[in-house]
Amino acid sequence: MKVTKKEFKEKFEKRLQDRFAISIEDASSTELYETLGKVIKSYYSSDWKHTRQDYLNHEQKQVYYFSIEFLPGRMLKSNLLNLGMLEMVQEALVEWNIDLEDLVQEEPDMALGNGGLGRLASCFMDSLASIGMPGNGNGIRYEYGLFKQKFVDGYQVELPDEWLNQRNIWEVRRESKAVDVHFGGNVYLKESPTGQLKPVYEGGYSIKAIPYDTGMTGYENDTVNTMRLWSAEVTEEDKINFQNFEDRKELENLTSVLYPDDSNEAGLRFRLSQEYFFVSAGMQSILHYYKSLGLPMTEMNKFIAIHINDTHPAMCVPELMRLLVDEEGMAWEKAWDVTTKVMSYTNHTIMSEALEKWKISLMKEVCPRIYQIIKEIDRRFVEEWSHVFDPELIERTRIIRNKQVHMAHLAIIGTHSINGVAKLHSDLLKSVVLKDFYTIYPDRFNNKTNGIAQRRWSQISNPLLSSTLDKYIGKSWRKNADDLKLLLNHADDKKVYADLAKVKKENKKRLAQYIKETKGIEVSPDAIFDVQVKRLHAYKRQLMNLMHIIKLYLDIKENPDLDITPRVFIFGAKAAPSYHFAKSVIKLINETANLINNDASINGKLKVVFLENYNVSLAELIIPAADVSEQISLASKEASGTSNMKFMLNGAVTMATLDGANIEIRDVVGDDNIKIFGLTEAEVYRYYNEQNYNSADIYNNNPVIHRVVNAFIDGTIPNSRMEGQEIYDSLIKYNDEFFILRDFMSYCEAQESLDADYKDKARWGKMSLTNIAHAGHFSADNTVRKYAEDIWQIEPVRKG
Ligand code: GL9
Repeated sequence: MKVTKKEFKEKFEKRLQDRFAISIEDASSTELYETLGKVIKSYYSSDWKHTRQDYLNHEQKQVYYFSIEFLPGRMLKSNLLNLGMLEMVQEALVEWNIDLEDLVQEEPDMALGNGGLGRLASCFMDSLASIGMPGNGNGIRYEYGLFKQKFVDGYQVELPDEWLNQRNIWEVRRESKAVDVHFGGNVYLKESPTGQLKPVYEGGYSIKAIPYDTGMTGYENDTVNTMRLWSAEVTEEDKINFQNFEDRKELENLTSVLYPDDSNEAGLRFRLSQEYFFVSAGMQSILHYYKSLGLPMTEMNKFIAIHINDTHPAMCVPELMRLLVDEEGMAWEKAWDVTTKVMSYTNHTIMSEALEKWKISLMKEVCPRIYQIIKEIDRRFVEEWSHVFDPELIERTRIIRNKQVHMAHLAIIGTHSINGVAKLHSDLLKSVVLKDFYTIYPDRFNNKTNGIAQRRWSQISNPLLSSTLDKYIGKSWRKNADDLKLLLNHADDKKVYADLAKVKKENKKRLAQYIKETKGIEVSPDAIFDVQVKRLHAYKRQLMNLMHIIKLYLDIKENPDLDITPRVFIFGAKAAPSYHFAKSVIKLINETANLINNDASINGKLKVVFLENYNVSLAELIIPAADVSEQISLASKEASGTSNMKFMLNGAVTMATLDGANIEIRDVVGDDNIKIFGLTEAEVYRYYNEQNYNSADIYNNNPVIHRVVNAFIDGTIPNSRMEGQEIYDSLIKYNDEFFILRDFMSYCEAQESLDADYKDKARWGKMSLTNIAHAGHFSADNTVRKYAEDIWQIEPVRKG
């Protein structure tokens, strides 16, 4: 889009005047932000229309990415960047004495997700548009995003995120595309005059689903795709139909809150209703669209691909069956053939508590017809395979087992593709977690290693690095991240190391400023910035990081002259409100931070900072300032991780276990440019098989570990007696589920070796440079291209 500064300024002033009847000098940041948003939208609205028309005119196969979470963060700068207007607008605003950054702060961080899974969905939206692929998002427009985190006396407190209080300038409400979603009641089958069995519904309620569309702009390619989020509304006339007040309230509030748990809160009727709501609304609107093309129903798979992001949207399978069989009158076998060809599924975790199961009784109550269809799918599955495979294997893989509906089984049986999110994870799916299914459907399994929207995680969050890269390797990397490899031509150039170090230091100063303002803690940008930001989870082992900090603290107390590079340990993490252990770890980190930051005797060699309310916007500030990226989950537990890729792109060195995508990072950067430690996944499984792990033995025999673990119960860390005891028990009494004590010494050694590398400027410079140079490997553009080729069979129409 070619817009001159002059045109922009005129348009801006006119909009401001039309909307608020004021001039620039009198406008508040909020008014300026809203005006800027409107102007930007006006620049892409015709592309948005044309993109849709192009897809239609070409009868282009499109993918619909169903995800119960999207985590786009702020969109102002990313839209400006994608439209090629970022610099021009920055300059224009400066001429009016306005700092774009002040307007950026006005935008609420759109946090309709918990963590990696939701952020991945948004990275994919960005990449789909940027490579010109026909891809749509389908999700829920929660009125309250993920809770805002505050610390009170070191404890996490959750406050509501009322992000819609300010108007959301990007969305468009499309009343005319509303659909009804039916819940509850009874359903029975009755023969119609033509001899077909048709469902008859008795009772129950309908909820209006209103779509809100947001344009997903592509990078400098005139493509604007759509993310469609559904909102539940109950009309006045519907209200009369509700039998009781409770039901009404519940359904009215269906899309009010996002569940703040990153695994699964078992058995909640409300959550199941949310899942059916966005699945049914999305599927109905896709079917409307498809019917408008006037093509045969049996060829739907040639024009539509539907992706099930984790099991939450797994009801897409029975819902499409319902629409095809009940509404369109298609024969079951034909409908099943189309459905499985249309659908594909990504698994995001091997943690069993995150694999969704619903009580049969609950599902019957919420969506009785869907339950009937699932039962029939299950019956046919058994009929088809029990003569081919061991009946016990078939029993284990049934969708309906032990009075529960297994959503992962439904997603596997009802789709043509099942992928994991990193090589190790996909292998574990085949060999352990979904082994039985791999026996039945070997061809369905594949890997798609995650990727990141590289433009947000470099150009938007790290403009200094971006212009430094331009200077050495030109600008092509901005579009094609693989070109970051050109940096390898400078792999031994000390001048480049120095420039990269300068950029890092500036970013560290920027973060230090924020730390000072928000926490009142003074940190030096000359220290190593060692960062762990992600959800708080036992398997991610923030506790091991804390133990390393405690070890260093005790070492320095004992030997004040200890030669270590000063370090600032930075944490960012939300804990699920009901996750007791995770909240105790937060409290302990905060109390340790208090202890260390206020102990003058350690001479500022250590600082500990726990930033509140980690979210996408904060990530954009923290990641560019990191020297060290902590990716220390127990091997086999982190399906992929994606922050590991963002840190690497920003020149941090990874402290890593051989888990998830860390392994692939090691493969591309080489052993010299990453710090690997700890058990391998095979060793972890050996412990499981032999059941011979004994943490108390380690504790009793290793004096270093003994001393650190005791710090939790001997009063070393103040104000945390209960939490300290809980942590101590988890490590010793309950045998340390995530093998922290087993990996601890190896972790400390890797940290020492990292300290030595950091002292050697040339060595560190090369490590950092090498990481940046290989980060293009993990661009979501590449990941999405692979999905498009192998799974969705879609192609770009628009210039990518
Ligand atoms: C997750 C995995 O735990 C991550 O390892 C993975 O990178 C992402 C994206 O594939 O998916 N699965 C999952 O349930 N979450 C993940 O981050 N949790 C949240 O999103 C909170």
